[in-house]
Amino acid sequence: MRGENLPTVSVIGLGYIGLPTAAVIARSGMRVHGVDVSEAVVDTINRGEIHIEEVDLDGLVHGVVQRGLLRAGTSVEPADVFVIAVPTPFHKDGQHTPDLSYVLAAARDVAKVLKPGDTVILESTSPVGTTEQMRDAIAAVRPDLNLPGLCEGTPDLAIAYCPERVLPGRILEELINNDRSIGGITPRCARKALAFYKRFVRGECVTTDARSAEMTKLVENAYRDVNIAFANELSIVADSMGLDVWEVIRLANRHPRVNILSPGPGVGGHCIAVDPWFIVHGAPQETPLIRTARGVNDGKIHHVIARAAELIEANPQAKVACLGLAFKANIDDFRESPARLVSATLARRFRERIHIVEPYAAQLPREFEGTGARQIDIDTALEDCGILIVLVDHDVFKSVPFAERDDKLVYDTRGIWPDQPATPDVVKVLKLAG
Ligand code: SAJ
Repeated sequence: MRGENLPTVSVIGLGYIGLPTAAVIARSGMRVHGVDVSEAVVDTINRGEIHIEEVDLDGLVHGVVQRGLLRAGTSVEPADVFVIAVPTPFHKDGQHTPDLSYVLAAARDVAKVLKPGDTVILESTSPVGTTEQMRDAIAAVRPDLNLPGLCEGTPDLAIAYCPERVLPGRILEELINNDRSIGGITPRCARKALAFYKRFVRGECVTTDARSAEMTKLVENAYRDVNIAFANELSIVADSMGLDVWEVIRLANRHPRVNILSPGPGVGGHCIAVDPWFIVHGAPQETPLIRTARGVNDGKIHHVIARAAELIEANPQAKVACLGLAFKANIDDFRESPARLVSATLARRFRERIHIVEPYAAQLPREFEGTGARQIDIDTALEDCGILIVLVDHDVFKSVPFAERDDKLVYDTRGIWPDQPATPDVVKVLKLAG
C-alpha cells in the first residue's frame, strides 16, 4: 500500500505558517499531527474549521481533517518528522533582543518523544545559530541520543533549518511552488530534510548549512525593508520639494536597471519590520544601513500622521475617511499595521471627525473605543467625507473613479489614484487659502 512507507509528521505551532504547512503535507498523503498550546485552536481544527484567514485554507483543512490525515492536539506525540513553526518575537527589553523561548520549549517537548532515525526541522524565522541552540536543547533532554555535530560516526537524528518564504494571501500556492533553502547541521541532515520537502514542494529545494539558511531568510526580508525604506525616503524628499513621488518613480523605473519599490505609510506585518533586527542584533557594529532602513520606515508612519493632521486641521468643517486598516492590500490582517496606527492616532486627536473604511474588518479594533471614530462603508465615505486619507491599496479603493472623488481633498499614501492632484499641492493650496 502507498501509505505504508510515508513518514508520519508532527507540526508544532498551528499559526499562519504551521497550519497551512500541516494541511499541505497532509494533502500529499502523509499523516500529520498538529500541536498547539491553544485548546480553542486545536478544537477548531479538529472540527475541520480554521482560526485564521487565508485563501482556500478552509476547504483544504476541512478535507484533510475529514480524510483523517490531519488531527490536532495540545501535546507532542511520536512521529518520524517534526516541523517546528512557533513564533520568534522580541523580548520586551526595547533592544530588539530575539526571544527564542518558544523554539527552545518546542524543541524540549519534541525531544521527549524522539527516536533514532527521526528528523527535526525548524521553520520559524530565527537568528543565526538558533538551529544549533535547538540541537543543544534536545541534547540536554536526551543524552542517550547521538546528535549531529556533537558525535563521532552516524548521528541518531537529522536536524535542519528550512525557512518558509510564503506571502500572506498566497500562502498555499507559494508553499508548493516557491524554491526552498534547506540548511542541515551536517550535509547528511540536509539530505534527509530534502527528501521530506520533495514529497510536497514543486519548487527547487537547495541544500546548504543551517547557519547560511538562517541568514538567507533574514537577508530576504532585510533586502525588502531596505528597498522600501529607499522609496519611503524618496517620498519624504519629494514631499519637501513639492514633487509627485509616484511620477518620479514611474519615470525612474523606465531605466532598465532601476526598480524602485512603492512608498507607503510605513512597513507592517510580522516579518519585514522584525527580521532585519535579528541581523542587527547579531552584528550591531556592521549593520548601519539595515538599522537606518528600519528607522526610515518607522519614521514614515509619523510623517504620514503629521501630514494627515495638517490637512485635517486646515479643513475644520470636513469629515475625514481613513481608507484601510490592514497591513497591506486585500488581506484581513491588522497586526503590526501602520494604517491602523495612523488611523487610531488621528481618531484620538480628531475624534468624531474620523471615519474608518475597512471592508475586511467586521468591527473596529479595541483602541478605537471611546475615540468617537466610526466605521463606515466606502459609499458612505464618498458621499459624506470631504477628506480621504488612503492608507491601504485594497482593490475596492483603487476602483473608485475620479468622478466620485474630484471634489475631495485626498492624501494618497499608496499612490492608488494617479489622476488625483498630488498631496503636497493640496496642502500648499490649503495653506495659501488659509
Ligand atoms: N510595502 C511597501 N512598499 C512595497 C512593498 C511592500 O510599503 O513596495 C509594505 C506593505 O504594505 C506591508 C509591508 O511592506 O506593510 C510588508 O509587505 P510585503 O508584501 O512586502 O511582505 P509580507 O510581510 O507580507 O511577507 C514577507 C515576504 N518577504 C519578501 O517578500 C522578501 C514573504 O515572502 C515572506 O515569507 C514573509 O515576509 C515572511 O513570512 O517572512
